[in-house]
Amino acid sequence: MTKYAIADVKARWILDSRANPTVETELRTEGGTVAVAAVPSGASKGEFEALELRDGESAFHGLGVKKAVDNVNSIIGPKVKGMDVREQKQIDDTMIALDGTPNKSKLGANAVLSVSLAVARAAALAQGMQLHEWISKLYHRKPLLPVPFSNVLNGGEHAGNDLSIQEFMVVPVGLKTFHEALQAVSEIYVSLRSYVTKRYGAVAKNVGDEGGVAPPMGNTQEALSALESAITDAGYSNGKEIRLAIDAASSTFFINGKYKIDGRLLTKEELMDYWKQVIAAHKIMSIEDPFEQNDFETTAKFTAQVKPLQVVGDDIFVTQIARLKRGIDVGACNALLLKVNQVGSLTEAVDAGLLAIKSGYSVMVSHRSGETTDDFIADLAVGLGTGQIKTGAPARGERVAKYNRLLKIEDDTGIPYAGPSIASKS
Ligand code: 2PG
Ligand code: MG
Repeated sequence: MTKYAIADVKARWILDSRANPTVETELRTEGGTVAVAAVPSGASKGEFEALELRDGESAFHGLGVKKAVDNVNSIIGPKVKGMDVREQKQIDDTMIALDGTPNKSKLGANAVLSVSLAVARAAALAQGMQLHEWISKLYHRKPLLPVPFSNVLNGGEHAGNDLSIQEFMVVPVGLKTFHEALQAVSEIYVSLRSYVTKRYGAVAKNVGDEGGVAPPMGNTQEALSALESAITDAGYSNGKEIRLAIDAASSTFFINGKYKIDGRLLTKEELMDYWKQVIAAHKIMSIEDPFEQNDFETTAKFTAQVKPLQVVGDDIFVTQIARLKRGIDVGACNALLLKVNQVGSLTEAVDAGLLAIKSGYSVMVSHRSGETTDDFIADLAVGLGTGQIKTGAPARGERVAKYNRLLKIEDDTGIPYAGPSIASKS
């Protein structure tokens, strides 16, 4: 037994940012290191995501995680006991084999992931390293402070307004450091809040699931104009230091073969033209899930036509190698959204990220709309050097936890900010 051997694994339920229970795991090594990790949860989930195990009983409206917690405590824990926390892949492979299903439906992706993330954190702590340092070392990557894609205005399934598009983001690509970039995001967010409050009244102070304002609006142009005004009001300019990005999450408004947006029903061809207009009119640099999750063909056609625009695949790829390979083969998207819980283990999520990078795709590490204050993804984005992170508005504790962790990493290490490299690509 070395000090790196797993001595004890204990899971419990905690709450996420939508008042639903989620799994937190505490892992102790023989050397006395204690590491804790918690699992996030999505609202606009991809059809092919790994299974988040829920109890389906009356408690928590069916969303209890008692079974997932038990699976960690009585099945996974005993199995991984004694294993070396530095052997991330070996431990993840053991849990994948123990589950034995293609989508982790037996043990639950939430159960498996909580252990997987706690293992990585324990390995870093036990070796006296920061988590991002350990991730860089483990995956042979050069660290970078990521550009935040900050979702300052919420729509779709994350808000109670009539916007079809789920996320309207500001992207501080033209700033020199992460500190300056986050300052710009904060200033724009506060300007946006006063802009919408003036226009829509105090109701516009309400925020959506990811902390962005959620004014009662129903039109895409209206939302993008609000962002542009806020950028100017805060003393920046769209197309210079700041760029705009959207996550359409278009599967959520794909109804009977058509896309319901701005009060109209569009065919995929009409939606393609619509995107092109919006992108040109508002200098958008990145669009996520522009077409529904199974339409690889239209997504590929679009990606080729809008070059060098960044086209990010979230629901279409669900951080899974097989779907990503299919996308790469046909040229659907040119960037991967990396969400650890879509596949359910750190090893598999990073494998998808590394395949994307090898294939010339960009990678954006992402939170979920249901989050905890766990800041794992901040270190993941830095350690993998992906250059991009999506972690909501600069408001509400579960979003701010990641931003504040990134501030600390920049402060402590002087790792370079990815802004300039992203700006030159777009
Ligand atoms: C998305 C995410 C995160 P959810 O669609 O990209 O912003 O939302 O977690 O609800 O899937
Ligand atoms: Mg998305």
